[in-house]
Amino acid sequence: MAYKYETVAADIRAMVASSLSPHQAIPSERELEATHGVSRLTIRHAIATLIDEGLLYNVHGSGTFVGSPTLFSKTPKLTSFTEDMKSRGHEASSRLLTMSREPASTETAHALGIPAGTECARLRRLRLADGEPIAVEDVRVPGPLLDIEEFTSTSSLYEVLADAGHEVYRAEQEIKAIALDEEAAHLLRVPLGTPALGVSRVSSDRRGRSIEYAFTLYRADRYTFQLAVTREADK
Ligand code: 16G
Repeated sequence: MAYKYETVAADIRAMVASSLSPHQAIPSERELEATHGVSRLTIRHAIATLIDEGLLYNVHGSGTFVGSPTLFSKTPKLTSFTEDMKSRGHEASSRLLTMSREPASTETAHALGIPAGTECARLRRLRLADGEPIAVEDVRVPGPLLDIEEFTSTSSLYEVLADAGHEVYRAEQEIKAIALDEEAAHLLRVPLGTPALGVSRVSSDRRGRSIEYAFTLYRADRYTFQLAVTREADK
């Protein structure tokens, strides 16, 4: 059973989606308390959850407002696309573009630390949030780690790999700006040349064994990365 605050959060999410624009105020805590018939504490818990997701923001003394419509990536936690979208209140889905087994190119071999020519599973997928295209993803998984016969458009790659005993534990990433080519622009339903965030990720398990080499191209108008940084202590 859902907690009361989750029900209230879902109601506010629906209200934002159907009738509020970015930077518009949501109803006050008192109004929400009256319309939902729950305690102020429950309302605050629901609002705090939505602020955490990046859907709302609070201005001290003024109230709570609707955030801009990007899908914030708030914390540098390692997540799959499915988990990432869920934590932001969106439902992830995929469209399989191509699925094959092919020999590792020198680039893939270098990234994964395997001999060039090693057979890899390759998946190309369009990734969507609430049915809207957000990213195009091209992933290589070395050797026999992934059984592509079993992989479907509703599978989560990280879940399938974890179930087979290959849990992704750590990843190194590089993020760069890219202008979308014709195919990616068409898939993401944006004009040719629109800027995108290209993220290369090399993931490994707890023992440091490489699991995937992925390249994800996110629509820059719908997805941002936010990182917390801390100054190193003086030596
Ligand atoms: C994310 C990962 C990607 C991984 C995918 C698995 C980044 C930059 N990339 O998109 O490397 O293959 O998740 O998602 O975060 P899935 O488990 O939902 O299929």
